[in-house]
Amino acid sequence: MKHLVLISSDILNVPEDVAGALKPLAEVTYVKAPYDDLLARASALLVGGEKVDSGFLERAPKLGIAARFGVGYDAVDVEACSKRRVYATHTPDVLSGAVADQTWALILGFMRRIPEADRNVRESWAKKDRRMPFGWDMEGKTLGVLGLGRIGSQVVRRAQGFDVELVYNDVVRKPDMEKRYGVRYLGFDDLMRSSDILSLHVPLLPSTKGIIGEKALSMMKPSAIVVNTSRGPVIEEKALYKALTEERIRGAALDVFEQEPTPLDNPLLKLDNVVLTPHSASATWETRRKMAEMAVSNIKAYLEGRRPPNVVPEQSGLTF
Ligand code: 8YV
Repeated sequence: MKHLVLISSDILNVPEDVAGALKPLAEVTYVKAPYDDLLARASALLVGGEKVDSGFLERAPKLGIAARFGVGYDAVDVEACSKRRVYATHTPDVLSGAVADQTWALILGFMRRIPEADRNVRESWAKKDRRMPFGWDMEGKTLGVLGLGRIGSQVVRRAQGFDVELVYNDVVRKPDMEKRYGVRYLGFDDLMRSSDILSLHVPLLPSTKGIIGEKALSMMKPSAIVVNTSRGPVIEEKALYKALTEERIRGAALDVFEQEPTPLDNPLLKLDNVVLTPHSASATWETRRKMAEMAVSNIKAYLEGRRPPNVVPEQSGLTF
């Protein structure tokens, strides 16, 4: 019987011509949750935002690969996958540039108050209610990067044209990056104390969950902003809201949230000193296509009996 490949349709943009590469090997179906009846027959799944945990895997006895459409795989229980001899793959590198671009869009969007300026032109400039929203220069500011990996390093690469001081913290030091981009290593607390702009580029792990909470926020400058294009739960939203409303920090620019989609009654949505985007940092036509191609190539390799090229690091020694 032909393999069945499921493509979760909460993934925005897996073009049919890209998925078509699987057609000679399998029946390919776009699915919307709940899709348990099909899951029971599926050999491969192109995973969007859904949680792939042991309960999910139990409902998928034939599954051999869970191919994440994205670099982050915190929603995939890799240990449970390995136990069931299911490959977990992801799409590293191809989205780093797009995410770094959006990080800069958020930084500049906040610093130059683009959302408010846009609203002013549409709603009140012509009525002489100009209320010109003044912003802040980048020149002389310190950009602090938490996590100097694939995406963090692209952010500091893009910073070379701005007159900013670059500092970072990571679990491992990156002497090559320090040399290449003039970025200085600091301990975590010092990174909090020195950053005018703190940009987060860590994966969501038990050690990073809530790392930007009350304590970290209390160390930051009153003029600082925090930018998050990594994972929502890295920031404790309640503590962030408190710091913002008490003016202990200047602002935030967020692409990711503790809960997604973030509810309309999230109090952060009411604040003017917050710029928001809907987890869209990788959402460009070019990048989403590259992500789709990479995820599809992982599934194709599996169906052809090869080891998928982008297996997550925790499965690096394993072949199923
Ligand atoms: C995607 C992401 O928006 O790469 C990731 O880990 O979070 C984003 O690029 C997401 O994976 C789409 O499902």
